[in-house]
Amino acid sequence: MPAIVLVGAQWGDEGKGKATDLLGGKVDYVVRYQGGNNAGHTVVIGDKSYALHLLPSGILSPDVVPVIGNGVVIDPGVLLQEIDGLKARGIDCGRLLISANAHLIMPHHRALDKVSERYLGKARIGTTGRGIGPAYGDKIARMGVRVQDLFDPGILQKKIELSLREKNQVLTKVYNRRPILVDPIVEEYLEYGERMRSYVANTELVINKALDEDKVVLLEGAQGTLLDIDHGTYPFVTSSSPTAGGACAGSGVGPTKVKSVIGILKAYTTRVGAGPFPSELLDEMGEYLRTTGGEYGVTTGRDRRCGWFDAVIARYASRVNGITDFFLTKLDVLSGLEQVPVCVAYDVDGERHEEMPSTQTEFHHAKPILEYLPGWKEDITSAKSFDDLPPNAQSYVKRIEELSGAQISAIGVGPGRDQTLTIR
Ligand code: 2SA
Ligand code: GDP
Ligand code: MG
Repeated sequence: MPAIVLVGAQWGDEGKGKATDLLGGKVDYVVRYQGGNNAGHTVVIGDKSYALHLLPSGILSPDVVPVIGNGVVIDPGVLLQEIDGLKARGIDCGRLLISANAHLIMPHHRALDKVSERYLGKARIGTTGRGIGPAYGDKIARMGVRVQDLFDPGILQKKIELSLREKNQVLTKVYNRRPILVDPIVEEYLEYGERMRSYVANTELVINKALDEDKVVLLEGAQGTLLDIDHGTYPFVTSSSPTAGGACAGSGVGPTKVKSVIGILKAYTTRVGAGPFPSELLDEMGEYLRTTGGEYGVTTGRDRRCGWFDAVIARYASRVNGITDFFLTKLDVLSGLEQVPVCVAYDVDGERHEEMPSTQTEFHHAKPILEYLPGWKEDITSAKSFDDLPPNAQSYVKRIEELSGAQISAIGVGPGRDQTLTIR
């Protein structure tokens, strides 16, 4: 029966792709439940590196059925390109299943994402420009186009007409852009439909039947807890629900089927895009973490902002996701530091906050209260067990566990499949 949820515990890019790939040997289905091709998940297998955007990380494990759930927004051109790219590298994508209920990203969504960011100026979110927000906007406004509409030309035409009637007003009158024509889009999307047809399935039914047969289903989150539309640092968030609750809505799996929730937690913190970030390092130390950790966007190539580990965020993620286990990633990046600061609480206008402040204004004002832990000089990338780690690295992990509200059951010491220590 077990469904396992895997979520990012910070602002995304914690190493979820690698963690999912690692679990690939133990699971039967890997389901993406939200987001779209804003995601960038890197999986390193031997000397090969794969950057996945829409496809679930399970696509790289031949015995896993990868599923794109109903909660995902799909840019079909990008999806087909990603499939072609993997096929060219010898990866079989024939097992992929795509929900007929998933919504589609349309050209006007991409256009609106870009112009509205420009329009916001300094107040911009720093989106990936992939049309995610406008696509989810249409979904919620009940104007969205779904995968199943690709197989009914009449409906597709009507839905695109309806959506563009409004969007073209906005594009031309508010943003001074050219209108987008209906017919070429209908033609383009009907062609995508033909190429996607063999993958489309009633995924909710397939997944639940699999659970009834005692198969293991991994519900794989993209982005992270603090980018969640409800629980994140709104408005500097994505437009979906990466938190564990979103896994049920975005896949059609009931909460009683979820056995464990794994939170992926980086040994320091990163964020890409705008918005508050209390433990951010704006000095050469931030640059050091960025270069040492290779902290650049997998989708956009943007520099990721870097800062120290933030235990307030870890505790918050533990709570809002009901995390049962943390996977701590990228511990190796911290090797060589004299001491490693950890943010244990916030100072908000002179008041100590142990937990996430309840308003964004307070979070914007939060200053990190740091605890300094002794560093370690040794290279840990070939460690095979917790006992192989230098004593100070062990103490760092133990202190983080103490502060974070759930047990740490695996530690990443490098990007490779084999560079993970399981401790429970
Ligand atoms: P959007 O495009 O509407 O989802 O952007 C809204 C905010 O969500 C952030 N976001 C991300 N943050 C971290 N990683 C993401 N994926 C890529 C990666 C990012 C990249 O893996 O590196 O390449 O830049 C991701 N996707 C969305 C985004 O920065 C906005 O703050
Ligand atoms: P995701 O979006 O959460 O899947 O993470 P990304 O792929 O965007 O970013 C994580 C990066 O860290 C990738 O380049 C991974 O290959 C890399 N990575 C994952 N785990 C580790 C680790 O334990 N150590 C190191 N050095 N790199 C890691
Ligand atoms: Mg990423």
